[in-house]
Amino acid sequence: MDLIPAPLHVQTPDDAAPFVLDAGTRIAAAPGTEGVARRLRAELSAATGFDLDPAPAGQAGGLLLALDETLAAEEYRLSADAGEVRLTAGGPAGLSHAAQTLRQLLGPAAYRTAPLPGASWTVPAVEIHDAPRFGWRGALLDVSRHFMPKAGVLRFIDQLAAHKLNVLHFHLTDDQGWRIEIKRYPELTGTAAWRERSMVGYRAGGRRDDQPHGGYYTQDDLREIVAYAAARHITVVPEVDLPGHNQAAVAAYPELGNTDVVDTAALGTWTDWGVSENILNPSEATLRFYEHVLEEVLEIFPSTFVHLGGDECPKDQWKASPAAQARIAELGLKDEFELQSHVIRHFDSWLAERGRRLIGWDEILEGGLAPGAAVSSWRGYEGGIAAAQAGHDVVMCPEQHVYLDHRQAPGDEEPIPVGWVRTLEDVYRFEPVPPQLDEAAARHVIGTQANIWTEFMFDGRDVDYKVFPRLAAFAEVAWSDLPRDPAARDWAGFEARMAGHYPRLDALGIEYRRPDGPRPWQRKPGIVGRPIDGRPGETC
Ligand code: TNX
Repeated sequence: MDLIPAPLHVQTPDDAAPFVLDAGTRIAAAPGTEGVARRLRAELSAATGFDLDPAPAGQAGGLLLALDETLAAEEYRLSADAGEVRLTAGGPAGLSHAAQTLRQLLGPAAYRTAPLPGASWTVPAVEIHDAPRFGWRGALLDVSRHFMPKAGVLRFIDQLAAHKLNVLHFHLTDDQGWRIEIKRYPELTGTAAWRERSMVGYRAGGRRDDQPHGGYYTQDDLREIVAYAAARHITVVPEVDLPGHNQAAVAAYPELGNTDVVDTAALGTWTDWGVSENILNPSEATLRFYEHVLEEVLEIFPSTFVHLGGDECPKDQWKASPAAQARIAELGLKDEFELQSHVIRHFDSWLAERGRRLIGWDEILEGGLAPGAAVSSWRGYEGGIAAAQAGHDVVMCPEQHVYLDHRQAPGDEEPIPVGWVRTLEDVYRFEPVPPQLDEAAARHVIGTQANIWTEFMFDGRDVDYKVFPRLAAFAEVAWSDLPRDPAARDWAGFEARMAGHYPRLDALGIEYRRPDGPRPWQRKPGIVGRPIDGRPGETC
């Protein structure tokens, strides 16, 4: 059956006849399951061409959807025999996962949006009991470095749902572009949503284009994205990065920058990759500006967690700025790290007062971790370990393991080879919970996330190539009950199931990396990357 991610338990009775789905099949949706039934009907009727109408009350057989309060919200059972396919779950999210499993059982063509001639549809007789290992199974999508138009984001959400992932960490702002409409500050999309040109490949290559790049989502676009994701039981966690990674915003509103040390009025949205020195100034006015921004963010995004970045904030301008130094003195702080911490803590309480929780990159640990904050551990496991031991929730996403911008094979053929070699097998052997954590601390690892930074992906086709097939392996790490010891994982078994999964990705129209390497048009000959040699974890 080649299910990915692998379910907890699967039983296949010997010689039992399969369920046949045909033009007469009806869907019976018990109370509470209507939303999932509507979506299942939409997807399967598009793929099969059958109406799959609601079953008249009391009619037996067909597809049955029901809730079972003895199961957890994301836990489900799927049982199929010749007479019926029954999906039950603790809540709609679990039922939605069951529906995805059903799609996999129906075969790759179930992922198409119109029927192929002569298709037939069967579900093998089976009993499945399934539940996820982690509650946060995420993917970060960076739409700042290269904008992804709305249609691509909706498609990406479908891809997450097909792999039972449930968090889209939406990286909306950075030095190179601001992508979220803020009504109060129109220059954020007027000026900061585009740049004049871009670096092509890594800095050392010295290559640039002359192509303006930009785009942004209106608030209605974002509401649509949030609702589309919610219908698939995916939470969109917005990221508005501060106080670093802010050159685009500073270019749009020069008063946000450190005006006593740089002529911020002369800045544009950044056209380089890397970490800009142009960070926010730490004044009260800047805090107010970002409160106003966040007020609009909270209206659009209902998620409990709001990501405020906090990463890679070079302190040079604060060191040189008399205004920042005066602020440090006024607040009785020790240094620039405490100043950054002050900014983060400010927004931590601000969010908490509004019933939300701050999550930030592990740098927010520097200078004191804000109480109640959660951490995305990206510079290895260390930040996550420290945070979990101190009782903070952690999402493990170490760059050495699950940065999907990093190359997936050695050799010159990989397009814009960046970072460590992280093959499909490496991702499959990634373990989110480090063995150093005792049981209590390990419980603070609420999940894991693969991060898709797009400096070196120009468009959705490049994203497809870098993300797949590795996201399938990542989904199994995040969902399935794999051996905690990476060496004990059944890689050969996973690879064999992938043979059944590639046709699904094909049917979805995903331009993944094939096991034998990039196709000619997937290569980027001559564009310089930054391969890191050696094993992950070694300093580079
Ligand atoms: C580090 S992860 C970053 C990103 C880059 C990425 C490239 C993190 C918090 N910061 O800004 O895009 O590396 O791999």
